[in-house]
Amino acid sequence: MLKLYSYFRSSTSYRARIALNLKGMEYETVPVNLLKDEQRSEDYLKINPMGGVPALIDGDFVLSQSLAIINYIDNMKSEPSLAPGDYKDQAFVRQIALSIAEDIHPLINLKTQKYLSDHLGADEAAKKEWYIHWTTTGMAAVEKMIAGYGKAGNFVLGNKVSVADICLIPNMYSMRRFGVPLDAYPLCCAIERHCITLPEFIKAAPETQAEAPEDLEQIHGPNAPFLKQAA
Ligand SMILES: N[C@@H](CCC(=O)N[C@@H](CS)C(=O)NCC(=O)O)C(=O)O
Repeated sequence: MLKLYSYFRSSTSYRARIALNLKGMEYETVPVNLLKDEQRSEDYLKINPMGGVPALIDGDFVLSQSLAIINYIDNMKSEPSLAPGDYKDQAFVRQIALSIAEDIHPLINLKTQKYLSDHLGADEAAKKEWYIHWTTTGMAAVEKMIAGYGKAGNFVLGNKVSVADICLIPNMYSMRRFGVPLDAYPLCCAIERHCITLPEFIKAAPETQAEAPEDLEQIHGPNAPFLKQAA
């Protein structure tokens, strides 16, 4: 069986879990506690020398980088394609995924935030400002791209789920967690509202992971309280 090294609240792990669920694959989750620095333990660095989650183990094949994992899973089983549509649609959903995974996420990653405080003297307020700046400017661009492509519906690509949604939903979770207002991103919010009602996304949500604390704030969990507030 596939084995996924994952942290319940990590957005990159959340991506891999959604992809595995969409493909209906069975997998065992191995928790890696980022707050205890387990991602930098000697044993884990043998699995992923970059010291990040997720990592996927398929027999003797070891793979890290969430987008490579999603691509691997996509190639293991054809339906549903995680980059559907014609060649322009396929390029477009990858553009959205990469904007989130390569342009936004590295700037707000735990190790980046830790470096800001441990080596550059940033306090909590400065780190929050940093987080808000990079997420809001990045998401403004993502919203504009999605609007510009003109196919948004239940998903970034109309009625077809894709790698774009797989990256978008965990990013929205992270922004809600940090209390960033999301009114400026109406298309992204509509896609989020739909996605988090789907079993594949619910099963991947941080709150539904076995190792999540019971008192974890509910954002994308089974009852999705923010949906009720917005209703
Ligand atoms: N580009 C990598 C990033 C992996 C990564 O750094 N994940 C975060 C969790 S969201 C992590 O493990 N951070 C640990 C740290 O920063 O120390 C991917 O997409 O998989």
